[in-house]
Amino acid sequence: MQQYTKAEFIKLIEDKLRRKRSKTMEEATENDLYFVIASIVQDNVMPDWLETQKEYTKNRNKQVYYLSMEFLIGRLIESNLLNCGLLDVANESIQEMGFNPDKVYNQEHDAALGNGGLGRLAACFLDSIASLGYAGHGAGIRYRYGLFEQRIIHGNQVELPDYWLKNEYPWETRKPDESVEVQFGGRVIEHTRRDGSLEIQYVDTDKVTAVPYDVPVIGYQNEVVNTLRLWSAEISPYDRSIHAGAGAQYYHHLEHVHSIEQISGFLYPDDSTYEGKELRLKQQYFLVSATIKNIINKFRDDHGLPLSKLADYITIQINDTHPSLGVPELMRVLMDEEGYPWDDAWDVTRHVMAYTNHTTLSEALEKWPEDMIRNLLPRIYMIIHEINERFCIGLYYDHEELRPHIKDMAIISNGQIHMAHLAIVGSFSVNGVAKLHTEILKQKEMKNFYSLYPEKFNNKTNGITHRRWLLQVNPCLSDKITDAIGPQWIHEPHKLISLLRYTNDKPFLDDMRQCKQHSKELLAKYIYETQGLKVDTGSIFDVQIKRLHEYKRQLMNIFHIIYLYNELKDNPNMDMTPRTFIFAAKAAPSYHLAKEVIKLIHHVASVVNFDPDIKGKLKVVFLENYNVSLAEKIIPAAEVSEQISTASKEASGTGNMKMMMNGAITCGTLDGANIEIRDFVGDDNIFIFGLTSDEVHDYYANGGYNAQEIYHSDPRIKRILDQLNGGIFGKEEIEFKDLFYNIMSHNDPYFVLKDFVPYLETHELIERSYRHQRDWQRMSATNIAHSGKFSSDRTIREYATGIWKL
Ligand code: DL6
Repeated sequence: MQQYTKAEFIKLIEDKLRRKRSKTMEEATENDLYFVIASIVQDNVMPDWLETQKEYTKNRNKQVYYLSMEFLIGRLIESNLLNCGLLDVANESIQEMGFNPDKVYNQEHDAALGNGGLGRLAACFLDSIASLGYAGHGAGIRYRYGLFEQRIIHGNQVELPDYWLKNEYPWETRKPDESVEVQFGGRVIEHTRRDGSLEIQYVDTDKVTAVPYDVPVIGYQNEVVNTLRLWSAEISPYDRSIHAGAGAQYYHHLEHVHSIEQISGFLYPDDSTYEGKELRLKQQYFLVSATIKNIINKFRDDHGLPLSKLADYITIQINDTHPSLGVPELMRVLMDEEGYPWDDAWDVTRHVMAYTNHTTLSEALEKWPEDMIRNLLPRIYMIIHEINERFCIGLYYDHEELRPHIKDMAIISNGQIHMAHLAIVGSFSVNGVAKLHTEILKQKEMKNFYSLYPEKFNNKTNGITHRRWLLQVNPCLSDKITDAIGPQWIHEPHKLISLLRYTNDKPFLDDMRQCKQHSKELLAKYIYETQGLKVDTGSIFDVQIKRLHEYKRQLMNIFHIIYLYNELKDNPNMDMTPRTFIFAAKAAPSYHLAKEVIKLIHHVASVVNFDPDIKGKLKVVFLENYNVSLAEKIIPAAEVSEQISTASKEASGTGNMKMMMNGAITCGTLDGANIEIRDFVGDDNIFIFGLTSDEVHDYYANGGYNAQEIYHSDPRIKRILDQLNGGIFGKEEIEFKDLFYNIMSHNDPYFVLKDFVPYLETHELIERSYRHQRDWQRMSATNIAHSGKFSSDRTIREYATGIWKL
């Protein structure tokens, strides 16, 4: 990729400004600069982008398609500059021109095409695939509205539409000539040909044109540029001409256009429950049908081989069950469009598709009403039905031991289509995202499937791209690491382990401390600028940033803050290191209890932050509109990383990895990847508490535990709950009865009270440990040293060798 001096880069900016914006340097705004710099990068990557695709075709590389309803890519400007090797020169040029680089980069609207962990993981994976030089691409939907923008009004979450495309998005290229057609509805007509084979015709279908928009995925300084292809739904030219008309017909036509464009209208802001089900189903089918057509067209052009060879050249990794209609869709194309008999089509399909499971929460395990699929996708329904028949018959005759379980394993049962079952049966690989999660899949949630197909199940513990989450977001720490151990860690993040030699090195620990202090000051400034709240940068920055969900237990965190508040009220002179508790989280718009927790956090903040008795020892901050860019500001400043989900519920977590990589110490339960973090850093460098996954399962199996008993026996807990229910934090019009009754009457389904005392004792330990700053920094350095194992480069290598066979 071409490199430039500062003078050359400024000249390029000047030229572009003139050509693209008709402006001189003097007239340029931050937005102009952002736009022209992005377009310089885009020009710069174009030759490598074309060359990479040519190379893949020429070398007949096996290619992987990562199919996902979500790609939480955030802003691309800085990471693209970084990966092109242009970040430094861009920063210097921007400064020379009298602008602040951060403000220029902030002009890019965060692309929030995802809800949380699953979508952000997909973005990290794309970065690693390209940076490691693998032939792999993303396929998703170009939602016109991303995840909602969160505003907080009087402590309540309010959702606003996120129209991220209101300005031109400089990273995308529309490719109308690669559009494909997707069909919905209609009827299926079967003809038997003379030779006895079946001919399938679809009639009266609604046709939608899927238009691809390509975004480059730039590898880290390796000249590899892969593609993230985002599909947009548009009316087909055919429909446009036959349905256009005058009067009422014109209005019907507009309605029709609208209903089609809705398919890529907005991302469902929910990763645990599903609303607007039919539209969501349309989106899923739209994604898989467009992508599979595209893959097949390209396979033909590139290889000229029969589709029976598809699995030798292509793997489709489906990100959770959302794209699992890919299984029947590939069958449909192979049989109906290419004339393959069932067995051959099935053989190809089962060797192309691989499935990643990201959750065991029952409400997030997708099921579709049989009728809905039958009406919307009649041919797909027939194929799923046949897959199910053959699967169940096979179980009955070939696996006597599983006969009693057929009804639990069936793909169709009780009027529902079980997408996870379809994904498992139709894939050659099923992976979980952390060791514990995979064990839970094998031993509990998918036990019968595991006994049927042990060879399919495998674990791929998640990872994060260290390029964005350390190199880009924390340049101070990155430089100090490079000064200490050299720059090799950037290409080989496992080399961070050499930092273990520095855990007793005073100059290094001092440097690390200075960087943390600097990041805390930047964050404090942001908090002040956005909220007018001053926080003490000498206090412990304790951070919980993630989607708001009961199982993630932000409620337990806020209970602990109330507990500290009560202690300080009782004893204002209590010796305590000041604490700043920082939250950021979006709640699904229809998730009432989650929104109540947001309200409670705000209410507690409004009491605690301004109570003079507290003498500034406690501050509670809720940062609005959590997104990738906000995470980038918070994570370098975090000192304590709250990973406190009910054991067994968090499949992996990735925030835990990002914060550890930036030197925060985890306060966590034995859940998800926390367990692997603990295994690497050792018990002395992490704060673990609470029930284990087995204990949680045992309680569930025996009807839970008795929350009321804890309430009545522990005055500290009773006081907190009473404060919510009519007391200081829940008076008059502000009340939290639903949170109170969820614990008291629904028996605390996420074990908040059960884990509360161990949690607060752990926090006492954290507070004591923080007083010994040398030891704290040693712990911090140990965490950074081990964080290389959680780079998504490691994860992607495991996928590439273990599943994709690239
Ligand atoms: O694997 C990525 C991420 C995990 O780190 C989180 O632990 C898990 O909760 C999340 N899962 C989902 C589930 N969505 N659905 N379906 O977002 O995946």
